[in-house]
Amino acid sequence: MNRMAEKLHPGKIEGELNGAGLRFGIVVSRFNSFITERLLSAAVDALERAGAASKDVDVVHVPGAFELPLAAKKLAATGRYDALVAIGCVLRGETTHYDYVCSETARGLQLAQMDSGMPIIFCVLTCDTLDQAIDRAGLKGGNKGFEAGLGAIEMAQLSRKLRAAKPVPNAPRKLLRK
Ligand code: INI
Repeated sequence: MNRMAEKLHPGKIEGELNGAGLRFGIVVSRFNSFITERLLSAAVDALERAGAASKDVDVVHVPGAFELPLAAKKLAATGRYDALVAIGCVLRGETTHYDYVCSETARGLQLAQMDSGMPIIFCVLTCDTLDQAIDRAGLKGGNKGFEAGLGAIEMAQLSRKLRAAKPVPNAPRKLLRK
């Protein structure tokens, strides 16, 4: 190893947990609303505690988790938001329906996020039993909605910073933002 090697202090880029001045969209599924409404309350609580304003938070309801990706994509296309949260709860039944709903919801949300460039926080519980879901919506496992709210703030702040970062000179054109 080179004895003269510099001790590195890498630059750190991260999003702080300050929601003031940021706009959020929350898409929430009505299916298993006993769970999803609890996740929603906790997500809103996280945004509120971090300083987001009521006028900057919109909540859109859809029938089931399967409908979350399209609604998220349409919200992203408005350009109005800094980050979105998708909230749902899929419970395993006796057939394979669960597997299709879970995988297509996750795939659709990831596609919407990658296509739009807008952070979409994945707050879709995929559980074998109602008890598992209850634990994650405010009981033993905390509340995943609160974590999702914090995730939305962090990713919104991080996205703003990364958007403002200057590209290096002579960067390949195909890598540059349009
Ligand atoms: N939707 C859910 O959000 N959670 C479920 O557990 C669920 N199950 O079990 O069927 C569910 N199904 C509905 C689905 O999301 C669509 O709304 C429906 O198929 C119409 O497109």
